[in-house]
Amino acid sequence: TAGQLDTEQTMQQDGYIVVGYVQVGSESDWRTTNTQSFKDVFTQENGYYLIFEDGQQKQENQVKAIRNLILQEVDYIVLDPIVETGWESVLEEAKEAGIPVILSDRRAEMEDDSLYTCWVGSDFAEEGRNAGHWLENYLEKQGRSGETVHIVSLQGTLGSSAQIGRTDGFAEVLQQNENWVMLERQSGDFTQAKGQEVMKEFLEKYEDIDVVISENDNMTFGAIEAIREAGRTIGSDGDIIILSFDAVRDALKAIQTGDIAADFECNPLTAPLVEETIRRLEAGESVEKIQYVEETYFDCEMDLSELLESRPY
Ligand code: GYE
Repeated sequence: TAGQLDTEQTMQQDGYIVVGYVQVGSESDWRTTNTQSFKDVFTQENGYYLIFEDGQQKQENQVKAIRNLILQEVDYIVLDPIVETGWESVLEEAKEAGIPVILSDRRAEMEDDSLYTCWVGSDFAEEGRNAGHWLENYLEKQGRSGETVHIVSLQGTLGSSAQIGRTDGFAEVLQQNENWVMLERQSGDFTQAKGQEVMKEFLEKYEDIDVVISENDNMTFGAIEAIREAGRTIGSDGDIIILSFDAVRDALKAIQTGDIAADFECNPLTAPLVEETIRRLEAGESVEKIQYVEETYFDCEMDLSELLESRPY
């Protein structure tokens, strides 16, 4: 709106750096923390004026938001692309307007990578591989290495790089284990409600599920509900082993109670790195095209009480 435009231009004249953040939506705890991270870092105190755009899970909303930010002549656009493809034309428009685009969290695939300045986020394929290797070790310790293992997978939003990376990374390890059988993969769209729905369906279809690999914690929370409702048990002495991704607070608690066997961390605090990148660009420095955030994993053999006290999410 014209009012918005005026405020934004005044802020710019007052020396603030105007940053538009085009978020995916609010589907998960990870996402909520990620949004808060941007609001905490891109403050007026820090010299920024943040325009927050919520894509509400739709690429078309994100595209519209980018066009809006171009019209407003913001200084930077930060985009978390919901899916990997389909960004060329709108990023061309940003390039023509001379607005640098920084990708955060999920990636975008395009032939001409000069359409974005850099990307900051997680190595999703590595997370998937780590989950696979963790399962190998775990089964070995239980003396179950040669046994047939039936797996189901709750996938994230199809076509998002978090889904693609985690699915492919785990699949690499799956292929190396002839006795592992992937019964079915289905998307639960990274939400608790869909995770529960899909897990319910899996439990009705398959009697012998040994492992659930769920591509984020919120789907995992839904899956745990579904498993309980079906009267099945979870954990090392129960029958279903659950692997999850993100490692948000409630998931760490679920590791402590034995519901989640292992959780592969995905760091939602990307805003500080994005901010540092913008500061360097402002100073005329060059930045790395691809920047990974650090992450680890947590499992049922670790004492997580201290971590739970200090972890902000
Ligand atoms: O794992 C999930 C969220 O893109 C890494 O999106 C992010 C994923 C995260 O909804 O919880």
